[in-house]
Amino acid sequence: MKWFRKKKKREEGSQEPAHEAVGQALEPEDEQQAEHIPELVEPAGEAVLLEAEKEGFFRRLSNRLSNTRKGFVSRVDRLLLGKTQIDEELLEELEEVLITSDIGVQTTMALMEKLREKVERKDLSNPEQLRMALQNEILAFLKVLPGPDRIPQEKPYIIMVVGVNGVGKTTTIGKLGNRFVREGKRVLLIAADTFRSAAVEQLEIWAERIGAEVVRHKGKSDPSAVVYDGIHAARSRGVDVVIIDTAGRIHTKVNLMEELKKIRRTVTRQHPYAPHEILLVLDATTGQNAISQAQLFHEALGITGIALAKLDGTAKGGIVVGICNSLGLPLRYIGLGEEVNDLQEFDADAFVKALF
Ligand SMILES: Nc1nc2c(ncn2[C@@H]2O[C@H](COP(=O)(O)OP(=O)(O)OP(=O)(O)O)[C@@H](O)[C@H]2O)c(=O)[nH]1
Ligand SMILES: [Mg+2]
Repeated sequence: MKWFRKKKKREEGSQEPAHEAVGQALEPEDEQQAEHIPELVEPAGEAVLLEAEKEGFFRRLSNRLSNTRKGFVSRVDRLLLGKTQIDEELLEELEEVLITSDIGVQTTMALMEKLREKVERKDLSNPEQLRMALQNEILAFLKVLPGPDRIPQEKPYIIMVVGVNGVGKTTTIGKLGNRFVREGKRVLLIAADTFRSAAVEQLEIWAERIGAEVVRHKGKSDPSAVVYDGIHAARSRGVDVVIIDTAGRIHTKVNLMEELKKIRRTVTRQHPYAPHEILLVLDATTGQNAISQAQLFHEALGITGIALAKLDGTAKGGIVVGICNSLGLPLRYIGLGEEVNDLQEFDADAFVKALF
């Protein structure tokens, strides 16, 4: 998120913010986290603060991945415990552990092929080396996609968030919006999940909590009309980032993908290069199902990035490897809980380190 990393502009002279500072809704744990934000702490050097921020980030990641670790790495460790040599039986058992850890059949096969090659070449002579090689191969799979090119060509930067119902779209929008607000950006959320008034209210609560603006319509209007108004408002107010919340299920005769395509067209008509990001939210607890959802959405809409929610409290974190390996789409964010600071940019090195 380098382009958002720039120093937070001092409030003086900037356009009036919609709300006061972010602070009031933070949980105790979040306050602790807030100490790690460079902009909020005066004297120390930036590098030191970034290290401190990273440490908090890593501890949180490691804690929240504990179930996945139990369900996956601990099983690998138990399998290797007391073994002195690598034989076919051991490799087959390892394969089974990987497949049942939601890494997916296809990705497991690819991983095992790499490991078998190494065993045949006698690069690996004991189970400890096999464990190390597995860790390295997983890291290589996670790093296969290049980092996103996210230099915004224009303002506002528009993110359209999509996904089936209940995966965590609105929550992810709240958390993502919060990251931008804390970086000194003016953020506007558009309530384009118009069928349920509860959905609009949920987004408004998030907006209030993080200090973002929100555009909504009264009643069940056409989602594209709300998007049109929202982007219009964003332009006239000089908003930096717009995030569009969409429905996951359609209760009318319109097909979900058709509605989403219409929203996308509405955005593009106002901004030829937007949406700059079409972010698909997937639910980690659904395991392999998430992969097929991604394929469907990508076919219909052209997804530019993935946010994987609910990675905390599930043993199915292995899905991350499958997502990176089989979709060809960058995994941008991971959701590690329901609170405002529980969204992290996906970092393959940190993820593997936290897992192993
Ligand atoms: N543990 C955990 N819960 C999450 C996470 N993200 C979202 N949730 C929870 O998942 C539930 C559904 O989240 P929403 O954000 O409402 O999902 P949605 O996709 O907007 O749902 P619809 O609007 O109904 O389509 C809520 O109870 C959230 O608190 C996460 O990263 N971890
Ligand atoms: Mg929602």
